[in-house]
Amino acid sequence: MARGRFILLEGCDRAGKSTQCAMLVAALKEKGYAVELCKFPERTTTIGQMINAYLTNAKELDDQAIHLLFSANRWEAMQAMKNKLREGVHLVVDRYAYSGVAFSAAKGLDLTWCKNPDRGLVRPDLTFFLDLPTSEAEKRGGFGEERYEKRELQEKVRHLFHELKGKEWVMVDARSSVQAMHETILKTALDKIQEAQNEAQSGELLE
Ligand code: NYM
Ligand code: MG
Repeated sequence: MARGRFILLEGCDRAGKSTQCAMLVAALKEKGYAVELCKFPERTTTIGQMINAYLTNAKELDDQAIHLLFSANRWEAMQAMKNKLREGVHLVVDRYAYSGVAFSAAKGLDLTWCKNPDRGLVRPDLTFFLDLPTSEAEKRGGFGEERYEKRELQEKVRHLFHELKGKEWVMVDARSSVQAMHETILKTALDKIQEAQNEAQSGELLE
C-alpha cells in the first residue's frame, strides 16, 4: 500500500486556507480516499490552549516562549501523523512550520533560531501557498480579531513566506473565486496522490 500524502496549505490570515482545506478533504473523501484534516495550531491540546489564550490576548508570553509552544504543538502531533501516513491515510494540513517561522521572524526573531525547533518534523509532499495581498485580506470578515492580524505584520509575514518558499511550492492566487481555487488545488492534489499510487505499484513489481 502507498504511504499517504501530506498536503499542506499555507498563507497569511484570511487567505481562505480553512475553507480550501475543508473542500479538499470533502472532495477526496467523495472520491473514496482515506483522508484527514490536521490544523495548526491545534488548539484542543494543553499546549494548544495556551496558544489560544495568547492569540486571543487573554495571556501574554515572550516571543520566544510562544514560538516554542507553536513548535511543540506540531511535535506532539507528529507520531499520530506519521502513523496515519503509514496506514495510507492522506493528510490535508492547515498551516505548519512555515507559518511558525514566518510569523515569529516577522516579529523580529532571528530566522535561523526560528527554524531550529521544527527541524526533523515530517516533510509535506505538496505545499500550496494561498497568496493574498494584505490590502485584500484586511477587507475580509474577521480580520483584526486575533493577535497578528495587523496590516504591517501581515505584510512582513507575506514577504517572509515568499523568502521561505521552495521550488516545489504551488502558488495559488487567493483573489480567485473559492471554486476556481478549489479546482486548481484538487487537480494538483489528485496528481500527487496518483503519483504515489504508481510508485507503490512499480515497487510491488520489483519485489
Ligand atoms: N501561527 C500559526 C504562528 O504564529 N505560528 C505557528 O506556528 C502557527 C501554526 O497563529 N495568525 C499564527 C498564524 C495565525 C494564528 O492561526 C492562528 P489560524 O490558522 O488563524 O488558526
Ligand atoms: Mg487566523
